[in-house]
Amino acid sequence: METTTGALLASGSKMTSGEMRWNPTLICVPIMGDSVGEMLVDTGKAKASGADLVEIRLDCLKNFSPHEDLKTIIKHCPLPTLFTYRPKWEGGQYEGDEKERLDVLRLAMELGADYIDVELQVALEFNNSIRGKKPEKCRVIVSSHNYQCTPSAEDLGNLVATIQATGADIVKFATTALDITDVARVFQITVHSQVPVIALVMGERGLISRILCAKFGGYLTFGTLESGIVSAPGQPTIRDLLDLYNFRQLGPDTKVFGIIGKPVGHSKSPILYNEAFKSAGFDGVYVHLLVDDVAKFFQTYSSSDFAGFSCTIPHKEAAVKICNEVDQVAKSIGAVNCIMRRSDGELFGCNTDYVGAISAIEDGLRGRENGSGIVGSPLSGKLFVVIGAGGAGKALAYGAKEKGARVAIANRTYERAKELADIVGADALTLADLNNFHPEDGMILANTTSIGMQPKVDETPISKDVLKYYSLVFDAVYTPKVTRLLREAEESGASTVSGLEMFIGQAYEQYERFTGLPAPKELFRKTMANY
Ligand code: NAP
Ligand code: DHK
Repeated sequence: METTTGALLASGSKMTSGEMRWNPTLICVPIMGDSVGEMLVDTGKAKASGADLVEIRLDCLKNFSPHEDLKTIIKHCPLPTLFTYRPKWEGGQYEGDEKERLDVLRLAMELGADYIDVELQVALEFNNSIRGKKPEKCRVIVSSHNYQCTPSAEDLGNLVATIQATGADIVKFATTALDITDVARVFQITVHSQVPVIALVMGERGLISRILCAKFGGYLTFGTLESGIVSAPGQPTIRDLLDLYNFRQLGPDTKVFGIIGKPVGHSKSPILYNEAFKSAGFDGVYVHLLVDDVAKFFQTYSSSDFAGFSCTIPHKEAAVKICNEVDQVAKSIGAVNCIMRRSDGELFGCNTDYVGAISAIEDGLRGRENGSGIVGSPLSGKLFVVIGAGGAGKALAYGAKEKGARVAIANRTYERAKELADIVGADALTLADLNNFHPEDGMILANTTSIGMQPKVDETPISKDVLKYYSLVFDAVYTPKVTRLLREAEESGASTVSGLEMFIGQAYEQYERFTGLPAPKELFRKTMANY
């Protein structure tokens, strides 16, 4: 019979938020200070941050006095301790005598360590040496690290069996993701493991292994105190695990959503949707998905666990071909930015950029023209210049045309501008033409290239001198919120509409498709107000 928890957590149904935990996966903060004092300060920060335990990386200590330092750390550490003394031959910093290294780990165990991490290569020898002497509370993690790749499922299964055969209490392996699809094999191992397993995939393409281990039954994950200060590539901060991904509320029925793109780390979508999921008590998590090959991604993550996706550069056009069905507007635009997996497993694609952007621009124009009793769209009859001919460019060109504007499209690759112009019935320009293109005043400009997007914030797609011919300038780029283009447009007297308005607007329909719940528009605005 389903437990109360199970009933509450039936996928997509309400669940209580707050401090309740919906998974047993522990969060471990790696402690890498070069002195015991610094380490103890960081263990205090880890405790305050909500960590379940800390990993003391003894190989980071300078001037390490084992007996004295281990006693001090164990005595004063406010959290359960995992001691690791990683040798250089396994990716750590220790270069000394092996027997001395293992003696230190045995001493840590005798002095009260909760966990010891020892490498597979020496695990049998180590476990034989402590047989009958290991304190009840201490558990031995036997670990293996692959900094080159992620082996096949069969090889990973054999690795787990090999580690288990050494007498490990907990099996740990960390591999390297060359592609996000590598992580799927690791999830399979985790879900089917009969023993406690820590299975993590290093690198940006392995990020979901560190978050979704809570869904698939991993024993622990690592969360750092500061972004980028990591003990292995790709570790998120404990703050992000707890506050961005709602880690404690993830469970086996949690539906997975995410932003597919390359790059994708800049996307604010995880902030927006995870905050809204938490507020609504919706059992879902939204993650960054750094995807190289969209077809391969969907062939690999084909289960209903992976329920819905936003899609950004450079995959919007490819996404049209991946979907089993595409709605008419997205088909006309030739770009999909929202993909839903239906109950029959089929993928449905649509385009929400179109409505998000056009309605934001119309609102901006009405504001400028003080409504002035306009009947229909304020875009009607205006000359609407689109820079870019990618997914967003197609949405804007299509949308402006739909609203009765005259459209001109400028693009770095002129052929793409011409192709899109022919489809929607517009003029095509090269980027260079833009700086001499001002057939009339009161034009509308929409940048849909990634020019000016972080980190290249000093770039702009058009000369400031020409902006005086535009009454309104829109920039799809929303990181930063005010791009150089928007700043110079305002200085030139134009009204401006930021990509953040589009971002919030395009998210409404996506959220409703993801959850079946009305979009929390005020919450979306409040959430993004801080970014
Ligand atoms: P996309 O399909 O890859 O299209 C990228 C467009 O930018 C293409 O026209 C490309 O020109 C042009 N481009 C890229 N780099 C350029 C450069 N260095 N110089 C000149 N042109 C360049 O991407 P997308 O999905 O349309 O997204 C484009 C931008 O809009 C991204 O920054 C994205 O974050 C933003 N966006 C924001 C929202 C929002 O909600 N605010 C929604 C959608 C998109 P070529 O054809 O010559 O390659
Ligand atoms: C940006 C876009 O291109 C939208 O079309 C996606 C994504 C969201 C982002 O999260 O940055 O829907």
